[in-house]
Amino acid sequence: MSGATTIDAFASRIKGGEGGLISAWIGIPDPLFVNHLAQEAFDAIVLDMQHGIWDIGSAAVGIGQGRLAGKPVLARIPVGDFASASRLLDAGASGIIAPMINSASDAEAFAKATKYPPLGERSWGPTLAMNHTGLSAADYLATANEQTVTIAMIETRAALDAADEIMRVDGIDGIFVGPSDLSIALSSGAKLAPDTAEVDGVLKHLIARCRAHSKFACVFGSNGERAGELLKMGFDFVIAGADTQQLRSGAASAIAAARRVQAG
Ligand code: 3PY
Ligand code: MG
Repeated sequence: MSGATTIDAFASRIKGGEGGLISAWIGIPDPLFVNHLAQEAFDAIVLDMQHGIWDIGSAAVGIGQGRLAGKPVLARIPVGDFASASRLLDAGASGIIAPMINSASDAEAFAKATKYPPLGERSWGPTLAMNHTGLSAADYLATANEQTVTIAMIETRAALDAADEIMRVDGIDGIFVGPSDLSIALSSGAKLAPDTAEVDGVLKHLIARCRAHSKFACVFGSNGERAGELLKMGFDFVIAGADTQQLRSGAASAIAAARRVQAG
């Protein structure tokens, strides 16, 4: 192989069982947000295209901003948008997170879009990814399936029932649990309660199933403390709150500090 030989080190870190990884989660569709958050000690950055406002163009530039700061950037696609999954990999994303994967056939369709043959049917065209990595076309083709990660979200009752079949799909590298949707599903729509003992029981079960299938386990944590608990529970990769929440809590704590000093 000539030149660079890896897309980045992220896939081997997470698949190798390093664990303890913390990622930023960004929904505000400005690549400069990625630039700023990438300066912090995050192991990765996720662009949320499901509930965040990114479009494919802004996400492609966001991926570049993350890479400029030496950070792998993953994207969460909108539900079922597997066409965007391969476009984001073409733009240099290190992995794709797909929400609401509820069956083995959902997982197979997702893997098809993100893995080259023989594993899947990803179509050729990783122009930006090759620019970012410095890999030749031949080297990119030879390594992309291993060096980008395909992550299925488990966050419904159907997905819980099908978790083993989803994890058994070859092109699925890991799972990502959505505790908010899971709590809504478990309560049949009665409550949003992602940080409860009931949800924790399901999370522990899913970590054990991931270990049994040699897949890595990721999860959304609503803040830093919750992220720490989830890492202790055994998750390999956690979110420590979203950009909007971190921005607002930073602002709230600055205002509170100013008022405390003013009054003192
Ligand atoms: C969930 O908790 O449902 C998620 O999708 C994470 O944001
Ligand atoms: Mg969700």
